[in-house]
Amino acid sequence: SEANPLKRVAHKVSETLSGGGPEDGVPGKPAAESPSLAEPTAPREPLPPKPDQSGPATVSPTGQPTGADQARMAQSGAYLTTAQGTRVPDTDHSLKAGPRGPVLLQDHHLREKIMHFDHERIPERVVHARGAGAHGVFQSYGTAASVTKAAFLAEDVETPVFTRFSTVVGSRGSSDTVRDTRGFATKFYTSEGVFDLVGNNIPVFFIQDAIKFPDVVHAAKPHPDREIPQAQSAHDTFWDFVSLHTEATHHTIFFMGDRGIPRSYRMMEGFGVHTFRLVNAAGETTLVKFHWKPKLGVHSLVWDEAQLINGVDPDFHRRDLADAIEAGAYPQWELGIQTFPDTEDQTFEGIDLLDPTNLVPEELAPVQPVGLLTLNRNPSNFFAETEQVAFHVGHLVPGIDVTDDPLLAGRLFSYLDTQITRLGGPNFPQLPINRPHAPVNDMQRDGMHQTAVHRGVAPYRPNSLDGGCPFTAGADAGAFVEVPVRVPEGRKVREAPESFADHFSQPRRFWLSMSPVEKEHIIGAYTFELGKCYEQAVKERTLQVLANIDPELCEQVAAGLGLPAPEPTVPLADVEPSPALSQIGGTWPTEGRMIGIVTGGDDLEGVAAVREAVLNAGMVPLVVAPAGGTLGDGALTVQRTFVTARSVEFDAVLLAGVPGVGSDAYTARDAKSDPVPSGPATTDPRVALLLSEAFRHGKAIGAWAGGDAALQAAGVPATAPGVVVADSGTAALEQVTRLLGTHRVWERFSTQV
Ligand code: HDE
Repeated sequence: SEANPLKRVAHKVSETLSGGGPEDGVPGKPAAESPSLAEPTAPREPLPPKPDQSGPATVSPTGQPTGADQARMAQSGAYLTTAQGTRVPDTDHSLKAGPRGPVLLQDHHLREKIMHFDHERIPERVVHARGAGAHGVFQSYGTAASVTKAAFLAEDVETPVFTRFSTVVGSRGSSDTVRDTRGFATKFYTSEGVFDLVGNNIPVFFIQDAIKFPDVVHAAKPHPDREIPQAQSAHDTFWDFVSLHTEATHHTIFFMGDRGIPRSYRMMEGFGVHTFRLVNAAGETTLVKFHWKPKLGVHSLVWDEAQLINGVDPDFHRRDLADAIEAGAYPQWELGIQTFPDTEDQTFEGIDLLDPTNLVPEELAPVQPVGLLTLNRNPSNFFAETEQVAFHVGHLVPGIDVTDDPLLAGRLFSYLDTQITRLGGPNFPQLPINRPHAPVNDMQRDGMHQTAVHRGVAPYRPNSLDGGCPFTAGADAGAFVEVPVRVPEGRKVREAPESFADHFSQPRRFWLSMSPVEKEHIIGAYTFELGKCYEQAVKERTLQVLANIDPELCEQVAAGLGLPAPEPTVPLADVEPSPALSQIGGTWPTEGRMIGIVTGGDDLEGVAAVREAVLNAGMVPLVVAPAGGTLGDGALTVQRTFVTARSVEFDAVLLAGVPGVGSDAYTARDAKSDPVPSGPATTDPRVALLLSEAFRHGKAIGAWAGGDAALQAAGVPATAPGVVVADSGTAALEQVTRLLGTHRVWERFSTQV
């Protein structure tokens, strides 16, 4: 019987069952001598991280260094292998019966390679499908320590993070600069487990109750018959929905405003939107709203520019983020909180804090900074990190809890559920990007894509076989204990509270807080979007919504549509503007801004000096010339040619002379192949277009060395606001940099309101 291994296993199991456990180290002791079969009561240290909590080891079949940076290579090791580790002699030819014969079914390498390829894609996110992410650190100031016991918000704690920015409506392959809300989701890998702050760049939401989320998304997505339009809200179903659900008015006016087309992810605010509940060590609670404030200020594109970028560079935002990080211009945001007393009615200054279509003006509750986020590392692999990251509003740590916001309740269900489809099962927390950095000791087992090799036999508790572990912790040992808040009494109903019924006073506050030029943009956006609708009833209903915000807004949009402006159907709210909602009027750092330097004359030394000065100012110079290669005997590298450059890439343009067709300061292939006009050099039409676009988009333009002649040719008046004609490149740059501090030359936009 000793030879039968099954019997040995059976014997061992019965020994353990009848005697002490691994705790006393004497397996097989008779039961009488070891009375305690119950769960051991003394907690022990948490188990160390499982082996699967670190990245996969790099396995090299030979163990020989290849001389390359292994971490940056697609494969490691000297030889190509199959997924099973067998070396492969040829991966370029299928196994055939002779070079011209049929491919053989027995080619297992072909079969494995194509099988894997066939399944390389996973379903895209149903919303927020298109995004870009980065790793970073969060440094806490400790200023929140009085209101929350969250360890990562204690003084001077550094926490690794991953942030993903996204558009909402478009598919994975759509463009970055469409008019849309942007997602701003951050995963904090804290010592107490993962905390996710899954926010947007707009502080309010479309709807008040999660049950309407499928409806609003169906309305915003392309029409189901022809799947048109992609990544746009400018179509009938969207405006049909938001005009029928007037709670959407506040969110809609926000993204009809400039925040719908951000200049860069680095220049967006972020908002947790819902009201959360913080708990401190004494068990006291405070209601809060989370805010991210970008160090570079909040800046946007203009609509014409955004549309051009969609064609010229659909990856504009993800490129901008990755380039900035690669260049060491790490984007930063301060995390801030607005705090409100946790009163029974959960309102502040008459604003219902549970209504996610409401914001609390910063003038009434200032945003108090609690820490600094720095994004400092690009992902190594988009799929593994940015695509597979799984955020969830229910990933909470002790000290941060939820409220009864009905929108938040639905999200608490949705974010786990969606990963089952998207990431193929319940083990997505084991994917490297989702793994907590705190030790994990759960009793979850098995399932699709299980990568852990669990030890022990008792994934349940209490148990007496695996030392009784895991023990449960109390609040004093860092457990997440729900705040025992009083649940309001009531009957089961499908109703919203009365206080959710005011849909117009906050949108009106937003409108009244805008500067004239921002108002002009909002009018333009509504006029464009409704102009793309076919249904008269949809346009008319939306005009009624606008009339209830502000008659002037309504009249201007109605005029653009050629329709009569209706009278308001509600009394216009008497609200104070909130200057903090306007993006215009301040000055901000110019670090990381893109400066196009268009070469045109003989002053290559001047160009070199300006390039240097741009770099010294922490901005990015891009030298534009008729053809690629170098200028000035190799002294200056050309980054963009007249073929590849478009104005939309630059925040400001500097012009060194007249970039004329036939100018002989450089070897211009284009110019050579075209007949050289006689007489004075004429401005290259592509440069003229670049200048006129930059002018139209309110960008600062500087010229020297006779560049003003090219401005004239492009129809850019040298005396217009924000157009600088100087004696030297560096003098022009100095003035242009100052103008760039205000982001755009706002005086250039004509305003009627
Ligand atoms: Fe989301 N949302 N959402 N959302 N959301 C998703 O989760 C959902 C809402 C937000 O970069 C999905 O993993 C419901 C508000 C961001 O991976 C899904 C409701 C806010 C991201 C989902 C909302 C957001 C998502 C799709 C109404 C701002 C991208 C894929 C109750 C505060 C995160 C996924 C990333 C993604 C559901 C409303 C932000 C389906 C049901 C409000 C930034 O679970």
